[in-house]
Amino acid sequence: MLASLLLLVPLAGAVVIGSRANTPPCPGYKASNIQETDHAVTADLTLAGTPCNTYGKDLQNLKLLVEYQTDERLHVKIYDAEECVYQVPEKVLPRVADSDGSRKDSALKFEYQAVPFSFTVKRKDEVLFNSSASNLIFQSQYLKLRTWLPDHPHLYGLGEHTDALHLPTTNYTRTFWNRDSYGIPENSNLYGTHPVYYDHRSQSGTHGVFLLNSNGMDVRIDKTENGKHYLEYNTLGGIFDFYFFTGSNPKEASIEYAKIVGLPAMQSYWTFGFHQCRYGYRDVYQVAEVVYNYSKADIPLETMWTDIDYMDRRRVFTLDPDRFPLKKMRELVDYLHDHDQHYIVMVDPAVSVSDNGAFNRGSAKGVFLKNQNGSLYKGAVWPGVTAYPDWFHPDVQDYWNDEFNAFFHAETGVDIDGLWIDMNEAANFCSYPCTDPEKYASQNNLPPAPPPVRPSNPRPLPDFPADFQPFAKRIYQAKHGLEGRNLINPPYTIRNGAGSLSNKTINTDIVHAGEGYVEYDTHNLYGTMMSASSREAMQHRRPDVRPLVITRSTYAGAGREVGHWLGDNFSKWSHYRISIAEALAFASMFQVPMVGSDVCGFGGNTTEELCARWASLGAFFPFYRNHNELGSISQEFYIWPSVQESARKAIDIRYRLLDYIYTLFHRQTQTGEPFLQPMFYLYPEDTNTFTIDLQFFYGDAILVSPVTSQGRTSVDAYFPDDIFYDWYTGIPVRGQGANITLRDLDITDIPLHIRGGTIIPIRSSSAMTTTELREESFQLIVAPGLDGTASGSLYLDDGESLQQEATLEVQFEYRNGILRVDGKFQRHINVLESVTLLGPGKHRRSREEGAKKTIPTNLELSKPTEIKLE
Ligand code: MIG
Repeated sequence: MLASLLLLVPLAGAVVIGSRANTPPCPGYKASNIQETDHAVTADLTLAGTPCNTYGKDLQNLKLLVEYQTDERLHVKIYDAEECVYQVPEKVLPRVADSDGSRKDSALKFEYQAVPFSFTVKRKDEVLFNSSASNLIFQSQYLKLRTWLPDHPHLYGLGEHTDALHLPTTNYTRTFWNRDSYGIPENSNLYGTHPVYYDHRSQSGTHGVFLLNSNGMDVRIDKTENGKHYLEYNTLGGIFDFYFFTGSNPKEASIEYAKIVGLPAMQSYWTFGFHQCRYGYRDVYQVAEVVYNYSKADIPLETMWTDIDYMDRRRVFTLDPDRFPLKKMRELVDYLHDHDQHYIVMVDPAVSVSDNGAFNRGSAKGVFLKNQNGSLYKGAVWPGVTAYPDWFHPDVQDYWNDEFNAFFHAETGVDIDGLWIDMNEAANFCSYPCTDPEKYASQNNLPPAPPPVRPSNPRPLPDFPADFQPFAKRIYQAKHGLEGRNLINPPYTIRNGAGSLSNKTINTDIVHAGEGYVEYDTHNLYGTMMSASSREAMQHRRPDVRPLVITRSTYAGAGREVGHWLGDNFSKWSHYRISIAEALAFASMFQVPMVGSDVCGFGGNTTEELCARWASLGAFFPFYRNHNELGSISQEFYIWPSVQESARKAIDIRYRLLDYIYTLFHRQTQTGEPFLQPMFYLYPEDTNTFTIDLQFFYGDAILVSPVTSQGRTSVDAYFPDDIFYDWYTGIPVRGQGANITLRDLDITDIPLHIRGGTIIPIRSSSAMTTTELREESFQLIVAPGLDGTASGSLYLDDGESLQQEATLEVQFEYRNGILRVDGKFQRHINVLESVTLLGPGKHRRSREEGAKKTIPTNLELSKPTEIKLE
């Protein structure tokens, strides 16, 4: 036993990543049969010498397809001539249609070298991408392509990660292999895969490179011995399916990315309210108590959440009959709905393998993953031994819809308003090879014993459905993917933080139903496929309203269907800080704008100070939820007076700004223009902004500059060369492209500045719920820019319908003392009470008190209007 272990270790260790001793350099490919039109290039690529077969076999024959899709987008696809190699299914990422771009008009130009084959992408004469940095490798289990980077590259993206927003440029590896990543370690693969990077060049623009590939991957960013920077893809399979896109600035580049992966889903008005959650609420009475405590503390609570605690022995689609009995759950939900509040619970993908309804029904439909011999694939998660739904199975959607319809039924079940999905990387506690999940579960106390039942609540008999049917034995033939691959231990090793590919997740040799995709190729899609099925199931229950689904695991394009919380952070300052970079990347670069972190921190015990600061920082993320781990001290906002105050102040501002958020979030769902933005998105020529990820823009108009460390009452905030106005006082701050120290900030304060040139609609006052908020009248804040003009917009609809009948979409323009309101007035707004002009006249450039004036207007916006302000 010991001997064989010792033998194994040095063998595994002998694989040198990226190069192997005694193997000749790979020959690369040569291009022939090149056909060029103004719209496309095609060519045959043939292996240009002796195969090196380093990580599987070199493929002899490849094809090249280049499409000038639009003037800003170039598609470069290198794939196997036989088309046997796996490609990301259209079902998961529908391909953008090729439109009629041409080389002549394109901002991007493709050029190639035939032998050895390499290509460059240029913007005018500037090289953006140049694959001649190494020979192309296309093997059965390994793909490599290296591009040169500019000298001081400004790179972003490649999430999900917890490294700086501005990526390191030497000795840096980003690994894509979704995993349950408790404690969100730095420099590691986390829950999601977004293989897109942005290269920002202040003189010439911003371009993005999206590699549409879902295989396990290491992207290396480093420099050669001669000091030349490069970026290198090392992929375990799939094809090179590149989308190059360009914009004159980062915002435009983000918009181009949305055109490829899809526009994000619009969310309902109420989802922007404040959410309270925790793991470890003991029973429905405690959940009710939290709702009550919020109301007693006068802190608006829009949505109450419940974690897996509600389940009977952690089994999905069940209720713990003693702690969360249906009758009481329904009372709780009715209470919430009667008070214009909302309710959300968690659903995990893994289904307990035991005599229970969800398993029996799924087995009868045959929708769970199976081993290659046809036996049920089993892992171990919270409920003990579990089966996993196969999101590729033709009947899985029916199964999921039926479970949702029954369990979350409006009249007979738990009538949730939104959904939280977790553990969908997918997580499996049992390490590979998980040969005895039963033993693992019993040794590891799964499911864990629930807390003691409150004595007054006797346990009713559980209701076991009797219709158990053994699952059908079927063996699927893999139609997609090359034969003869080692799907468990591929010869090339990516830097997976969990070790081998199948460790702590679903075995990678599993063959999916339907087309026969293998988990080796599709692992990174599991969470996004669960997201899509869950969204559909939610929509099936309530066909007319926008479903809210918050997921942990994502793949490129996930924002079309769901939002994302940033997973299991800890209650520590570094995680408070990194949440900003993470949220910015998701919201602006990956087009998943409904994003937020666990406010006050998930793991470990928070502190009053950290929680107070986080209560106000979190209010400026699109998704705002306090969440806490089992066993940590309570951290609801009402626990400490200072946190109460911080939360009340921040929620007051957030709610007054809710229509501004809603307007700009809506705009992102229509155009891709990001709502939450890094500072360099608005000041793309100011090189000082390129590395800033502790300040950010909440919409185009509001600069957020939180205090970011313990014990501090000040923050050194960067102000670009522009005019800003203090949110609280209206006092102008003339930015000089330098830091200004903002002082005397107690733990309930968060500095906010309005960027000159903007007009912000706000509600006259905040409210306890967003429903109430919608009754409030409006005010406008006009913040003239250095040129004395300002603009803004307001979008209003019914707040929740997928199809809107009547909307209000107005633009505000301010110049020469006149405010003009114009647009589409199908829906009227509540009265526009007043307009506040910041920095009127001579005060604009100074720091004087009284630097604003408010003009009462009291009008209903139902038609184009002009208002004289000066
Ligand atoms: O193994 O459902 O990230 O938010 O509270 C932990 C319990 C499972 C992980 C999630 C976290 C959630 C917890 N879950």
